[in-house]
Amino acid sequence: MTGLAAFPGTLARTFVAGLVLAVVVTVMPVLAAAPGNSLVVQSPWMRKAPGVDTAAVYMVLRNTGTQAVTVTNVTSPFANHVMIHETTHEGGQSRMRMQETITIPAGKSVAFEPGGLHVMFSGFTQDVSVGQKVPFTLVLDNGDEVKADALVRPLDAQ
Ligand SMILES: [Cu+2]
Repeated sequence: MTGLAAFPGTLARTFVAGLVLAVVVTVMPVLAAAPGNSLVVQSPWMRKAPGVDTAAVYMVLRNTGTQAVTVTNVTSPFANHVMIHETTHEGGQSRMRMQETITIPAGKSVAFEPGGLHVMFSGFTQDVSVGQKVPFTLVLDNGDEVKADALVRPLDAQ
């Protein structure tokens, strides 16, 4: 008799467990669609000279959302050091300055292009060749990560 009495309890526990699982599965896609996904990385590419241990990545960061997005860090499995730089021209001299963060206002784009903003890779962990795609990750101030692949283009690409 005890076995029979226990049966409804087991059934109830199974039902509750199933319900909890259903709620978790329903909530997860909502979390994945966090505001950070409003950042779109457009045509990222890289120029790299053979044997040189640095390379610059160019792209356009487009914020399709209604809130400003701030990039606080960039990482890549291909390089030990990845930094946001801005090339400035002062008195005929070209200098690179490190940018801690880059903020893209709501509905706006920020261009990373030769002679201006770029993502600097240094300390390459492996060789790259023209036509290859180099993965990197933009880390946002809200903790979200946006992944992209930079196409390696010939040295004379503009
Ligand atoms: Cu640089």
